[in-house]
Amino acid sequence: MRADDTIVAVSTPIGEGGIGIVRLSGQDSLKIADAIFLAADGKRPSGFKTYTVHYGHIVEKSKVKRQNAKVIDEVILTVMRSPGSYTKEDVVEINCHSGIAPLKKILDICLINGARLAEPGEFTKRAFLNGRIDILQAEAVLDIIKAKTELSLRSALNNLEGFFSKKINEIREKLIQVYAHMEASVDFSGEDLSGIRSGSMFKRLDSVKSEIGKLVSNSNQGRILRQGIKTVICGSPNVGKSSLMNAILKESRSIVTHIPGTTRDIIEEIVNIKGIAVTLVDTAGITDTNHPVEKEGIKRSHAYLENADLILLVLDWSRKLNKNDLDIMKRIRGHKKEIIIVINKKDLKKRLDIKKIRGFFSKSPFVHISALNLKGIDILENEIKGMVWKGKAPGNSFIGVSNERQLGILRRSFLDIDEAIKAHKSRLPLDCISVYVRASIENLGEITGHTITEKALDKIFSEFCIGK
Ligand SMILES: Nc1nc2c(ncn2[C@@H]2O[C@H](COP(=O)(O)OP(=O)(O)O)[C@@H](O)[C@H]2O)c(=O)[nH]1
Ligand SMILES: [Mg+2]
Repeated sequence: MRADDTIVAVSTPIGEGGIGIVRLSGQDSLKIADAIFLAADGKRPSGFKTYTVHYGHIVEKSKVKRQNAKVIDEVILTVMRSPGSYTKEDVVEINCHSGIAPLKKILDICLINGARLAEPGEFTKRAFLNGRIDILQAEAVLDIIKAKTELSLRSALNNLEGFFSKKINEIREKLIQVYAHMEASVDFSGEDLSGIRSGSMFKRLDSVKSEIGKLVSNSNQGRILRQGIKTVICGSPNVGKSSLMNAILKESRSIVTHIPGTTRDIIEEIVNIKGIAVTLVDTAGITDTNHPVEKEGIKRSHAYLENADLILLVLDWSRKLNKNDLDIMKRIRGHKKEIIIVINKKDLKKRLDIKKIRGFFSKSPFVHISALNLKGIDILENEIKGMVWKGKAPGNSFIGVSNERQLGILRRSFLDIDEAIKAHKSRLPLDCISVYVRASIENLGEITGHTITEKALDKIFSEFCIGK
């Protein structure tokens, strides 16, 4: 699968900016640089030492006299020679002025001179194919790019450092030893191992099973770190949903008004709540109405409720429950989600029947706030945090599953080992048991990329952006 062509891409976001980077990787990178770069000191890139930076110009035509060359842009060129580069190949990075025109022009010139446009994630894919990183680390690169909080960045960096890979490899190594033992016993003695040796072998399998089980049960933390959680704010019109959203955002993105039903659209924001990336959704209120725009909003707010991890039900302290509130309460209870009851407008006089609400949501926490005066918001945020981690908040050293692919493989490995142990208990012959151990080894190899299909690879890297 080793690539022998040279790829190129714009590695920075397209648009106007301070600096844009065009990146080349492959055996012809320096040759292409020679053709398009005129260094201020007149030297050629193919003679540059690795990890050196050079000032000069990208020019339209090569080998013409300096004064005749058509300058495309004034740039800084960096050379990183194989194997000491991101991809382990010869890499050239051109820092140019970031605008659509210079970036596109420089990209074109690289293409004309023999490079091929890189596919999404192809630089990282090459780093994997050339053995610099494994698949878990490649996925960690993506997690770093997408990290929205410091904690999620920390855990992705742990994976990039290879701590998770090390753990998986250790587990896999243990299984390989058990497997080798099993095979040897089958091959040489023609019969099963003596009770003692076979006992210790299955002890090992038990311990591996519990290690994998732990990774599976902590996978929710990894998922939350990576993807954050979806939180829907709902309640009758005028209870203060938008005010709450604003209080949390501490900025005025959603409209705050006292005319019921003005939040016609769904407003979505990602906020960092105590280290968790929370997608906050302010719904149009689940209320019966004939207004067509409002109706559409309501339909959509139900869809959001379906997908929510957490619901914040806002109620108004200063008025009695009405039919609308009751309808919403009944509906939400049916969604079987995590719910926090937010009693808003605590600065006003009480008219709300708390007892009745408790009857509906006996297991949910109640938080009293005044969105208008920013009172109780911190308590609410702590409540959200507690609910998300359920007392198992990951620390800075969190190592573990960060996506569904990894989780799926771990689950399968867990089941294989479980089958092996069961087969042992029902006294099946060793060669029947070892089949499961082998399957588990192969499965685990897929996590790090020891054994992985081209199709699986393509799927992983298709999530990346071009230029990474
Ligand atoms: N006194 C008081 N008024 C509030 C509070 N929160 C919101 N309001 C007011 O209630 C009205 C409706 O608020 P809004 O956030 O638009 O409610 P929504 O329809 O649920 O989004 C506005 O006039 C707000 O200023 C609060 O904590 N105390
Ligand atoms: Mg509103």
